[in-house]
Amino acid sequence: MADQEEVKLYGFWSSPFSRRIELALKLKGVPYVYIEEDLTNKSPSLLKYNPVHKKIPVLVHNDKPVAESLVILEYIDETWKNNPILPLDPHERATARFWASFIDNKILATVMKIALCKEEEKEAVSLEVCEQLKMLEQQLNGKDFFGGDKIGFVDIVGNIVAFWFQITQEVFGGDFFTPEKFPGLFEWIGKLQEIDLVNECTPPREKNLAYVPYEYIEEDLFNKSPSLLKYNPVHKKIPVLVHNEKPVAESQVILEYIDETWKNNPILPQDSYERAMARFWARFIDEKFLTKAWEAYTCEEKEREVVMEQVCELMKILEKELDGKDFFGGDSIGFVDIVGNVVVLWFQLTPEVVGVEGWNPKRFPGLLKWVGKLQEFDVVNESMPPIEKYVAYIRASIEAFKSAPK
Ligand SMILES: N[C@@H](CCC(=O)N[C@@H](CS)C(=O)NCC(=O)O)C(=O)O
Repeated sequence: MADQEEVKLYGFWSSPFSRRIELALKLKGVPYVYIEEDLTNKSPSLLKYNPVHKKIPVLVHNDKPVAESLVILEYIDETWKNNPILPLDPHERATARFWASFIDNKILATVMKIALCKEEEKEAVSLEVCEQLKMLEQQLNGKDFFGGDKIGFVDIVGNIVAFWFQITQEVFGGDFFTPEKFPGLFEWIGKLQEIDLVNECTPPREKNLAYVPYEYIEEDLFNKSPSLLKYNPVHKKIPVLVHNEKPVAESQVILEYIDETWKNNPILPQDSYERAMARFWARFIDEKFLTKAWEAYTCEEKEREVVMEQVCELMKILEKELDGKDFFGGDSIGFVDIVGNVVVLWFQLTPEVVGVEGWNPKRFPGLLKWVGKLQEFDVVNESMPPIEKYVAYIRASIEAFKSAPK
C-alpha cells in the first residue's frame, strides 16, 4: 500500500455499525483517523460523503467515500489483504454474506420492533426474534466463531447481537436473549470477549445503557412553532416529548413516560407507596414551591419579606422530607430530585434576583448539601442552563409579567 494513503472513518461512539468498521480496521492493522459525528447536527463532510443515506459509518480512503457498513467491510477486506475477513471459497463467501445480511435485515429489524411495539405485542415479537436467533445459532454448529476458528465477517457483523441485544433487552424489558435459550450464542460471545480488539470496539456498557438518543429542538416562546402548537394544543407549552410521532406533554407526565419506556436506571421507586410519595413531593415542588417562588420574584417590594418567608417555610418542609439523605430518592437521583431542579435554580438565582440581603441560604444546610450532591453529576450540570443566561431570562420574564395587562 502507498505510504501516503489516508483513511478516515466517520462514526458515532455507540453505533454498532461504525464500531464494526473500527474492529475490521484494527484487525487488519490499518491506521485511520476517527471522526466522531454529532448525529443531531451532522457535519457538512458527512452529508457530502453520504448524501444518499446521510448516515454513519462512512469510510473515506484517499478522498473516496464508501458508505453502508457491510459494503465498507468488503472494501476493507479487498483493499488490505492481510488477515482476511471473508473466506476465500466462493460458496463460503456467499454463505457469510447471507448470514450477515440476515443479522442486519431480519434479526435487527425484529429486535427494533420490540423497542417500538405495544406491550401486548411484545410476546409475539420476542418469539419471532427467538426463532431467528435459533437459526443463526445453528450456523455456529460447534465452532468457536462463525468464521471457523477465528473471527470473520459474520462475527464482526454479529457483534451487534453479542453486545447490543443484551442492552436492548435490559432497556426495553423482555427475556428473549438469555444463556439458557441460546447456550451456543453465549459461548460464542464469551470467545469474542477474549479478543482485546473486540472489547476495544465495544462502547462502555454503563454509558451505552444510559444513552437514549434524542433530538433537541429549541423553541422561541415568543413565537411558538406550528409543531409545538400541533403537539401541545391544550397548554401550548414546552416541554413536549415526541416519541415515534406520538407527543407527550407536561414535564411530570413525560418523566413517567420516559421511566416506563426505558426501563434501565429507574427514576421512580418500584414500591407503590414510595411511588405515591415521590409523586406527592414532585407535585408539591411544582405546585406549591414554584408558585410561591414566582410570587416572591414578582410581588411588590413591600410584600417581599413576607412572601420570602412563606417560600422559606415550604423549603423547611422539603428539607424535613429529605431527612439527611443524599437525595430524595435515597442514595441515588430519582423523580423528586429531577423535578427539584427548580429548587436548585432558586438557590442560584435568588441572590441575583432579590438581592443577598433578603435571602439566607445557610438556613437550609440539608438542601444545600443536596444541591452539592446533585452538582457532582455531569448530566445534572449539563442540563442546567448557564446561570447568567438564566438570570437575564428570569429578569425579562418578571418584567413581561409585571407589564402584562392584569
Ligand atoms: N445500513 C447502515 C446503517 C447505519 C445506521 O443506521 N447508522 C445510524 C447510526 S447507528 C445513523 O447514522 N443514523 C443517523 C440518521 O438516521 O439520521 C449501515 O450498515 O451502515
